[in-house]
Amino acid sequence: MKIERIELHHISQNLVHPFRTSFGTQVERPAILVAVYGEGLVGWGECPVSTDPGYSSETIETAWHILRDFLIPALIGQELTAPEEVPAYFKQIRGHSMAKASLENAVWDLLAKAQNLPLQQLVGGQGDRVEVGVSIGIQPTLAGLIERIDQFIDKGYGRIKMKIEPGWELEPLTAVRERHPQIKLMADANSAFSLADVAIFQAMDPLHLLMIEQPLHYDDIFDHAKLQAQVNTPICLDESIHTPNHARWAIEAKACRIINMKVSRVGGLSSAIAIHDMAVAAGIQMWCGGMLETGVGRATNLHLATMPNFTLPGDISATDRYYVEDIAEPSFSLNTEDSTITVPTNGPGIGVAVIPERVAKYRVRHEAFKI
Ligand code: OSB
Ligand code: MG
Repeated sequence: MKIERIELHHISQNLVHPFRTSFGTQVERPAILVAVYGEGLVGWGECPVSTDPGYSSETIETAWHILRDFLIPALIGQELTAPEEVPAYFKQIRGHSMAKASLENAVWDLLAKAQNLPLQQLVGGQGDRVEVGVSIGIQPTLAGLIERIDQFIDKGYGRIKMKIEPGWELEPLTAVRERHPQIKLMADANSAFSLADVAIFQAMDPLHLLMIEQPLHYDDIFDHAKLQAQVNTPICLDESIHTPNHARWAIEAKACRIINMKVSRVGGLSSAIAIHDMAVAAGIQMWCGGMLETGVGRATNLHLATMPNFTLPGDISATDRYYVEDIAEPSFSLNTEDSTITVPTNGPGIGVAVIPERVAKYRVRHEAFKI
């Protein structure tokens, strides 16, 4: 399959509810949608970057620059037989995982469509339901937090992730645990603490959290190993894992017992599969993280999360938890009886259709590239 044409669409939508984490509040959610064309077919990938470098060092502007000036020139016009060939074309470009992932994942969708197979089959996944939870931002008040969590539990979500930061940790976690003794509960610090806070994490042990996600510095592995040795609750790494090498270092150092897999953070599906297989061999559990994606990224995540080692509920919530209107159809809803989302495996590729009028409605910028 020859890559004949590539298009970038920078879109921006308001979130249904502001999302506050230890690194900032997101009200508006941008994304770059990547469309890759060949043999009359189109594959889609999503780059879920923010306007600011709060979660990752990449932003909408850096991703657009790297895609336009380096990644697209390296890939356009190439003849591909398998999506795993894509990373080799990006070898001379260091970093910029999210920009790389969006283009590579679009090629996976395109080549799955060319074979008329759901993406799931190309990545080695099975089954058509993925267990999911909801990630809840830091709230202005404890009463507001309790109310919001109760609403999501009433809607059928069986796993709650709470964002924490210094000053918003033990008290809200304890209150939620007392109110919901059985719920699968976890905390995500987005790197807001240091090793000096070890006592705070030791005090979480009696709360029986599923895990504590990324408590320490965003590029640390060393201190997380020291922390994991001093707490019973499993540590999960998110921000610290960008490549299969990072995963290997974290596993060997015993820095975590769980990995949050975000395909965009690790540079694409090839790297995600490599990390998945490494985690299987090491007995490390994983689950699918989220970046408030549109239907394109959400569909990619759902297919990936059907791989065997995704044993914990993912941050893949229903569309209405994020957006009033998605740019792809069908949108996703929660199966309330088992806190799952159904994977769109009926059609080829990612299994959702991008609606051009909606992309146009939310579009900020557009550029097309030809051979
Ligand atoms: O740390 O997992 C995170 C959203 C944006 C950036 C980072 C994170 C998150 C989430 C939300 O926790 C996950 C989702 O529902 O998409
Ligand atoms: Mg996280």
